[in-house]
Amino acid sequence: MSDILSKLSTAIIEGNFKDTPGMAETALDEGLEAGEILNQGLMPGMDHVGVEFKAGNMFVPEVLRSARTMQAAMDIIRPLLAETGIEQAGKIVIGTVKGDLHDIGKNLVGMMCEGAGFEIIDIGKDVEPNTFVEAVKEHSPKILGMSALLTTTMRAMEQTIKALEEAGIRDSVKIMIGGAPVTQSFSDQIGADGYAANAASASDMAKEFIA
Ligand code: B1M
Repeated sequence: MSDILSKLSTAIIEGNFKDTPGMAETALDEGLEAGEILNQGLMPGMDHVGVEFKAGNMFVPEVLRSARTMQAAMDIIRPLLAETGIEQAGKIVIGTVKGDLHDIGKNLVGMMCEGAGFEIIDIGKDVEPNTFVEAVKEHSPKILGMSALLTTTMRAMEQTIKALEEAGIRDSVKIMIGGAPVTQSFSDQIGADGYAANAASASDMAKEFIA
């Protein structure tokens, strides 16, 4: 791996969001392609963060810092990725369900999945079932992600899946759910395709969905 790519990986792991945009620019000045920077510099760094988070060696504030660093680097290379037509892993529409204002976990999941190469369409928090339906129709994502942090709002996930069924588009997407009160058995009960306990698992699951 070139020196600058390995420096970028380390910067992601260390959450060095101040220096990373400059490093991404240096990598481009050295003639590296945006895709190489993403796949061989940024993503290995974020993969490492995911592994360490799952193992309990990194904690939420550190992961947020790494995710912010990833975003800062992505801001530099994203326009070039689009220009060169580098294919992303696919689109994920993600939101926090109706009645629920908690979005920190959802944002983290979005950032980890962006780090894994997905294009994230974040439709925010307190999202009505029909707004999810409209977003799926508009963006044709491969994956729909729903987050809920309240026991009282978990049911909105089921309502959203029903709304997708009624619109005849349920089978056009894989549905991933998560949030502190959500469990695998709840996911099975409401007919989601998968439950992820944390952002690193969510990113792994998204990759499995499209494999
Ligand atoms: Co609220 N809140 N809150 N809150 N809040 C909790 C969730 C609560 C457990 C606190 C408590 O009582 N101990 C409790 C819920 C109880 C329950 O229903 N079981 C609670 C309550 C009751 C409330 C209010 C009702 C309080 C009130 O007003 N009386 C109110 C509800 C407002 C509403 O939503 N309508 C409320 C409000 C708020 C704030 C607005 C003040 C704020 C949210 C700010 C924001 O998000 N922008 C807030 C916060 C910060 C919390 C706690 C303290 C922290 C949540 C958090 O961000 N965790 C929380 C207590 C706690 O968890 N210790 C609490 C960090 C985050 C990284 O983790 O969100 O779990 P988490 O996300 C993880 C995983 O769950 C998973 O990956 C993430 C990263 O690893 N994950 C997914 C999440 N979404 C996923 C989606 C996926 C896959 C994985 O696929 C798509």
